[in-house]
Amino acid sequence: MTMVTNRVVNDWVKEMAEMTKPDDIVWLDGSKEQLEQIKRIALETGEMIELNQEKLPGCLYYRTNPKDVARDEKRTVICTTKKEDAGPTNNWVAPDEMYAKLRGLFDGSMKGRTMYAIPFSMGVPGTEFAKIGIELTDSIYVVLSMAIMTRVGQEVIDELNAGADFTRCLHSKAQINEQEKYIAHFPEDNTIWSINSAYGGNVLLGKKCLALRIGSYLGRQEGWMAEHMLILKIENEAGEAKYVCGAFPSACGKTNLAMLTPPEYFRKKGYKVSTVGDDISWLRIGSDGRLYAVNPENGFFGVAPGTNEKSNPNALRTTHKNTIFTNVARNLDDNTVWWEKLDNDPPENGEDWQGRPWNGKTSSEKGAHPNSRFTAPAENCPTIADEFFTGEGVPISAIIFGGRRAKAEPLVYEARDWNHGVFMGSAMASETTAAANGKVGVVRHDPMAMLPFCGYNMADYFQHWIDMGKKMTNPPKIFHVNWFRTDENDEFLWPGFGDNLRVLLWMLDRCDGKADAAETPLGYEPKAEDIDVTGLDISPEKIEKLLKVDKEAWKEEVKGIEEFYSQFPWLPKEVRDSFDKLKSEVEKM
Ligand code: OXD
Ligand code: MN
Repeated sequence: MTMVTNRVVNDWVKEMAEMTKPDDIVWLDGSKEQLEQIKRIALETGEMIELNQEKLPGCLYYRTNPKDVARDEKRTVICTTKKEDAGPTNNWVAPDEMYAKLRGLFDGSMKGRTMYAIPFSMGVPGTEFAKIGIELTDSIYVVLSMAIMTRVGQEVIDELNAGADFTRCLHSKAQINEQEKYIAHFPEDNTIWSINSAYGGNVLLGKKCLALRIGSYLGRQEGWMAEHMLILKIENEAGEAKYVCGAFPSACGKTNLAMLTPPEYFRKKGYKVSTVGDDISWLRIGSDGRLYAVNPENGFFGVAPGTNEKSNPNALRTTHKNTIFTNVARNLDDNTVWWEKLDNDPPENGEDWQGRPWNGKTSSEKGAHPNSRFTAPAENCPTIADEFFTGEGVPISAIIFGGRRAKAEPLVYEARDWNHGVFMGSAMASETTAAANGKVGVVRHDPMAMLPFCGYNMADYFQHWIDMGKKMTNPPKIFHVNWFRTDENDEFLWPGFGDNLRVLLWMLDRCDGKADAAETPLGYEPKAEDIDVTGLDISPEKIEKLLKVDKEAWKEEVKGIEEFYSQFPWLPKEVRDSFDKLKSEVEKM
């Protein structure tokens, strides 16, 4: 491995090591041999467990502390000099104060441990979109996970040696003391410090921390966008490809949508769906005035429970080799893994996510934590698109916003134009899930699914969306979807999963000017007959229910949006105007 010769890098690593005091420092070169050696150490210490190597080659098992199982939004802070730059939706601490506090906590936190230095790239190194970082960590779980989730090694060192700037990422699991847990971002210094956690979303610093929080901050400065969006490629029967991005809050089926299997009727006709990304998009405007997206990650950090042959066979296949499973249940008979809704055959002789003996056939307790995860290489995915590997942007035809909403939100509607679409994103709300600590199932506003991930003032973020729209001559159309609407018996009205393609195809037809639509106070909706339900047993009445805009429910929505907006001292005029229009249209209904 070539040594790191960049003085700035070496000085920074030295300074961090002087503070954290590890026994030694190991630089990652990205080679299989080195990763294998490091993995052996984790197996010897019992930090990780090797799973059945015949059934699950290269797969490992890991458990976090039971109090450290999700992203911790209360402990996540944005440290900007001015409080208003972090905005009302972020926790803010002044940088000096936070650095002082964290220096105390990091002091000697790696004593008796090895510090691993991970040079990584978000995006394919050398492409226009890519950004590089270095994560220093005392956790082998982080090392092995970063080697899956990002592009690690020599190419990045070469770029650093050529003088490239980088995000300074420091992580120590310290004592996993939840009272002293912090995930701190210093956007003005391109720096992230995370301590006292070992849960992926808090410690794989390339993901939420760099690719979204720091990324969104850099994007605003440099004229691009970092979004919490999947990227899907859809090919029609003539083989023409179109690409869509979709923003959904955590654990609302983004990975399932990203790996969608078309219903048989469409498969037979020749439709094909491939995966470019499942969680994060970086978007730039191309010279043709269109918006282009890449997935900056190299793997999937997906929610395991609920993943099965029916909901997401592609994700299941993706996890059959070289995958790390975290906080799922274990089958001790054959040393494999299990989670709720994987199949109807839970292990009798099992261990739950906390390592306690667990009989899945008789126990009323869950075997896997609801936010248990798989960390799997994207290259394993049977539907991975070729474009994923090139790291060149794909042109986006449509942006989809969505959430988990039992009532109010119709199956689908289309924004009247870009600015109206920005309003729709800003007004998004969803029921909370297990992906973050806190109560599950309460409706909360989550603009563009970025509430926990926007690295600066959300009003400025809306303005950035408006400004980006002004620079595009051919912007994507914007849609809102809800796969989760229920009837009076709380049964889902829409089958979801692969059948969501039917809704996507209406959108693409709209992009081509081929499909009709009806005006509603929310935007353009399909007529019931415009959604192709061939081969699906669903009545036209159900579709009507799915599309219904209910006046009383929307009066409540309007109130909720107004209340959410009230925390912002100002909002872009375009966003306000769209809100005022919605309010008056709902009144007129
Ligand atoms: C995730 C999340 O892990 O959004 O992707 O929490
Ligand atoms: Mn996510």
